[in-house]
Amino acid sequence: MALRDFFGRLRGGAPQPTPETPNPDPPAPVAEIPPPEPEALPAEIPQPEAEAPAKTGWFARLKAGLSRSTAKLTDSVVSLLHKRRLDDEALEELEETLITADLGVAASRRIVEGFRRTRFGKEVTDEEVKAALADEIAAILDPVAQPMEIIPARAPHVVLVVGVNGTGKTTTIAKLGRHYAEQGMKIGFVAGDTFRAAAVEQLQVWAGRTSARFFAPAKPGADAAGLAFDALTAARADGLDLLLVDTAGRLHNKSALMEELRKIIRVIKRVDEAAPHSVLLVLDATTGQNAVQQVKVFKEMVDVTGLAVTKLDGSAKGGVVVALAQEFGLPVHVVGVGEKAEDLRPFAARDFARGLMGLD
Ligand SMILES: Nc1nc2c(ncn2[C@@H]2O[C@H](COP(=O)(O)OP(=O)(O)OP(=O)(O)O)[C@@H](O)[C@H]2O)c(=O)[nH]1
Ligand SMILES: [Mg+2]
Repeated sequence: MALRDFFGRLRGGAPQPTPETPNPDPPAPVAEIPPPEPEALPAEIPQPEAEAPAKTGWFARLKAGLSRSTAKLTDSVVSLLHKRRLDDEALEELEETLITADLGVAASRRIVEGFRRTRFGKEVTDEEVKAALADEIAAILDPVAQPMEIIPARAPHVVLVVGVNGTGKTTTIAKLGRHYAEQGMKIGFVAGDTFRAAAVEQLQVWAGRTSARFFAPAKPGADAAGLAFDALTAARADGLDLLLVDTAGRLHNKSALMEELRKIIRVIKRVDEAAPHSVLLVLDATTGQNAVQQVKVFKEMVDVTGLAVTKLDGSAKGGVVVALAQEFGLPVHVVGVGEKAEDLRPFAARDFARGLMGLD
């Protein structure tokens, strides 16, 4: 299957009517900064890996990235079950091993129950164990492997990108922007992490590389909601297809972060009451079970519509994706497998499950 198919199929259709709404309180001034000229870019635009066939390239990378998770998991599973009958004790140890590998209690139990039904009392080879585990894992992941559906007719489709600091929000925006720009969409980036000048600059550099329109705060610390309001108003006037809104990962406490995110959403709705159309929570796989906690917290704050899981290229805790799927059932739209703009991939359940078990 072509990689493109994994990403949202694009739907056309008439733009949705927007009810007349009053302007919010005077929005913070917004500076619209044109993308820098290509020659002004501080670094080279990363190029996709040359001739590597799409799937092999990304799968190899994912597998290599997951190898730390894989080694931990398969070594212990294989040594645990090697030439041993699958009795109650073996299954109990298997469950503990899966929990230790970050798959979570519920998913581990479910996988072991699957094993019990089909293989209880049998002696299984190492390869059988890996393949069977991959099948059980894929069954958990399959329902959540869903593309993020972007509907350009929303003119623009607004994606609010949230997550704690350092998880990869800004990089994921850059990657998504690149992907959808390649599909011919007109893209805008909003630097909603207004407190840090470096965060604004980082997104601006990516905007230049992607030819995305860039909306920056007038000054550091300017009101993020006001910026989002102005950016969306301008994006509508200019017929952008997709607006990706970056947000701050850390405010001084949870209630401040909640208030800021809610305010952004409230104010965006004054321009388009259906927006934000997607709320993408970005999680760093290397944080393992912490990612589970983050989903809980953000789900309380905002209506998260899907997940992006980053840093799977260097994580020993890839198993957490299984725990997330089992516990929340939220769509996992994309995974990050590196720092470059092309290092974003659709989440493919079977590939991921087999990669986790070290299988091709
Ligand atoms: N290896 C790897 N690094 C990544 C990936 N995604 C992001 N990073 C790196 O992680 C670091 C943080 O990424 P950012 O995109 O700045 O994260 P953020 O969530 O915007 O961070 P704040 O703005 O500080 O909240 C950067 O050094 C990125 O290059 C990934 O998939 N793999
Ligand atoms: Mg950022």
